[in-house]
Amino acid sequence: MTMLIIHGVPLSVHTRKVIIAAIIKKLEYQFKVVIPVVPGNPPDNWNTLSPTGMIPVLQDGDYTLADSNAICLYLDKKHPASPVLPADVRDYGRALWFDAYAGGTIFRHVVHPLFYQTVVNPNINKVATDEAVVYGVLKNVQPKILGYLESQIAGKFLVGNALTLADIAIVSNFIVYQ
Ligand SMILES: N[C@@H](CCC(=O)N[C@@H](CS)C(=O)NCC(=O)O)C(=O)O
Repeated sequence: MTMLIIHGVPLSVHTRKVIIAAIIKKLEYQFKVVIPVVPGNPPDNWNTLSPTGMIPVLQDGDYTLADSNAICLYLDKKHPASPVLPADVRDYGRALWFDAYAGGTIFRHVVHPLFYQTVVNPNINKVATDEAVVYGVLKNVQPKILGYLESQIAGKFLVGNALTLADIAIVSNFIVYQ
């Protein structure tokens, strides 16, 4: 089996999804640290590897794929053992929905602004945290988003009775959120 190369940084919620999927599937991978927000960090061929400039990117031999969702679906199809997507078609749709909700709503509207304000701005951009933005996210944005999630979980897992991409994507966000 070709050794997978995952470009990214474990702190990134989207990179973490791919790492967890690889671990669940017992796939061997090598990690290459790319931190897009740090000027000069990405390798010279980064634009070729990542059309958006974002992490993660997977290299599987001569095959390159960007986007955590595309990568997880690719790995699940290529290595069907220990699936991260359910077989049942309705559960499958729901798992994809929570993955989209994790990236498009939780990350974009809660985790990213908080992380940007409290970690990237003071440490990398050397700009003070805008407390009004942080307060606005916590007070006005987060309650509806977390409230929806709370209404959706009935047991141990978000979809069906096994760990899926839905849980992986949501928890990956909560680790950074915490
Ligand atoms: N839809 C993409 C989103 C990836 C994404 O937002 N990555 C962030 C880190 S978690 C990133 O690269 N940010 C740096 C930038 O925007 O330049 C995916 O699922 O892989």
